[in-house]
Amino acid sequence: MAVLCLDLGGTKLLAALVEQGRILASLQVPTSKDGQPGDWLDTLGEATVSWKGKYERIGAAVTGIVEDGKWSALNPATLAIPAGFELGAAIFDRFGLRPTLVNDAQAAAFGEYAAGAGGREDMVFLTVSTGLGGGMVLGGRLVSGSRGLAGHFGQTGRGSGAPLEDNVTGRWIASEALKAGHRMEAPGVFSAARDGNVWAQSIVDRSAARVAALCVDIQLTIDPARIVIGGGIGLAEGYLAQVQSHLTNQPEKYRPAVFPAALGVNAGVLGLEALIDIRNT
Ligand code: BMX
Repeated sequence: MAVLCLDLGGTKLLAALVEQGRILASLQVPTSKDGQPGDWLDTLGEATVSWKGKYERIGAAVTGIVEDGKWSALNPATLAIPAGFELGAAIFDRFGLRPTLVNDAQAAAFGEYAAGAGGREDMVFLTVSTGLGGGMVLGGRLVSGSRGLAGHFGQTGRGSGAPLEDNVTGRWIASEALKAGHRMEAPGVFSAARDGNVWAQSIVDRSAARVAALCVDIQLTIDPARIVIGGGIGLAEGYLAQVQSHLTNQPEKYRPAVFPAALGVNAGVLGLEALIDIRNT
């Protein structure tokens, strides 16, 4: 029987009915930033009411970190989750099943590894989105670390100031555009860059240069066979090419093999279903 997979991110809320790697049904709504986790779950509960009886397991891939069923943000600017929100209990109340809970980028990493651009090789996945998340699959296993933090590359740099993601992601791109006198979200900046506007090209390029530098650091610390990049910014037209252009001057030894993510928005729910499947067999 299918698994109901929820993906709660800073940009979108997604629900999918997944069975053995196949999506039977799915739906997506934008994350209401001034809402609360209970509201987001209510929205998904109502939207999936006709799926009741079609699944016997449930999981959620979420932005931020989950410990003992409690959900918190690492960076509240990405999504302001009230610290220690009882996510496991809240899902049980609405759906009647105890959920498997995983970080969203870690779940997506496993999805891309198993069925996407990871090619079942040692790989690191990065999502450049509202936040900059990540996950790694080494020797066929998702590495989540002792506290579930492994792969949080967007949080690096905290020791010396702001986390890296604050100078890379969609939020940063929109705030830089505003500084340049243009009130618009990241897609508007990408379109202005494609139309040849130098101010927009410079913003996109600075973000891509930081992601390229991160990829080199990842190559030197983990040495994966592939780095797969996804997310709304990561997959925006021209972005990956810009990242690649910043890698060409690196010695070949350090130069990562960078691939675009293949599963798009479904990476998280597909990875989650595969993880739940493994845990139950
Ligand atoms: C942040 C962090 C990660 C998450 C990543 C991508 C929070 C709320 N989230 O680094 O856990 O994986 O953003 O999240 O601290 P997204 O919402 O942009 O997909």
